[in-house]
Amino acid sequence: MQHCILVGAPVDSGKRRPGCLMGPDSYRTANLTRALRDLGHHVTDMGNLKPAPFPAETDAHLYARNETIGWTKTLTAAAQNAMALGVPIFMGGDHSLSLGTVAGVAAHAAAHDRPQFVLWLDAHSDFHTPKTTTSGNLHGTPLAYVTGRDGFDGFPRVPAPVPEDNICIIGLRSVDAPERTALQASNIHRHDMREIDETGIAVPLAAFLSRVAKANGALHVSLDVDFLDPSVAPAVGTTVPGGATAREAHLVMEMLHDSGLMTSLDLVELNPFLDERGRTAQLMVDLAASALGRRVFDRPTRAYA
Ligand code: B3U
Ligand code: MN
Ligand code: MN
Repeated sequence: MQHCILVGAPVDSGKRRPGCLMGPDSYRTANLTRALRDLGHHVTDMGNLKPAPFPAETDAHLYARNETIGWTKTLTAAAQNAMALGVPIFMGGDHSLSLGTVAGVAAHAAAHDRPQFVLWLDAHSDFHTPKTTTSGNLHGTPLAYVTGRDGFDGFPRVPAPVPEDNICIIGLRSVDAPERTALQASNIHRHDMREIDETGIAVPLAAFLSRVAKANGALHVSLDVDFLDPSVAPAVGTTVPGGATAREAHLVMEMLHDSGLMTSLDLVELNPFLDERGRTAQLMVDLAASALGRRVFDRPTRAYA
């Protein structure tokens, strides 16, 4: 039994097309709380947060940047507080919310002398800085921020940057040129869809989980809707064909549960305005349930260390 802390983060400032602000209520409507309670967990819904006050700007780009800074401040603090209570599940909101959630959980881990690890399930690498992005969309920047890259003028200093070697991205199929250059120069572990096709998704995931277990690490999982194939998850602004199947995604979540290693989870980029009869929200809720122990039959718990 775990204490799941649902944190509503209706962040919509990380890209132009609006709608992710409805994400938290969509997860509530798809009954995330009941799915987790049915598994025997204690669930507390903290409601929806707000960004810390930020200066208004008439220029839309500067406004969105300032709002994202406000969200980063709020969510860094909220993530640290929620980690002290149980397993936070951040209901987004676009992926710019992870500037704050990952910074916060990593600060909590550092305070408890544990290394922070991050599993990034995404079609994109989100490794731009505000200086390299051509779209200007800050949802493409969280991994650069939390690893402590330069270029985030005006953003709070990251209290405990996550070492590149502790990050694993799975699902890649859309990486911009400056991101590719920076990724190749980094120690981030990265697995594109071709590799998943060749080896199956369990192979790179099991290797990563072994490293987390050996280091006694805390593990944050950031699940972007566009990790999934658009045929099963249409409710996202940046669909990229060739994504994970529903079964591949469930296997990832089931392995995470069996490992006992996941300490926090982001559900990001759901845009309910683009959904079809709630099926993407429902799939994301079902995936969260798999990560928290829903299964058809019991399996012996797999030790990764
Ligand atoms: N790399 C592109 C596209 C993108 C990143 N993250 C999402 N889309 N969701 C960019 O705009 O940075
Ligand atoms: Mn993303
Ligand atoms: Mn993405």
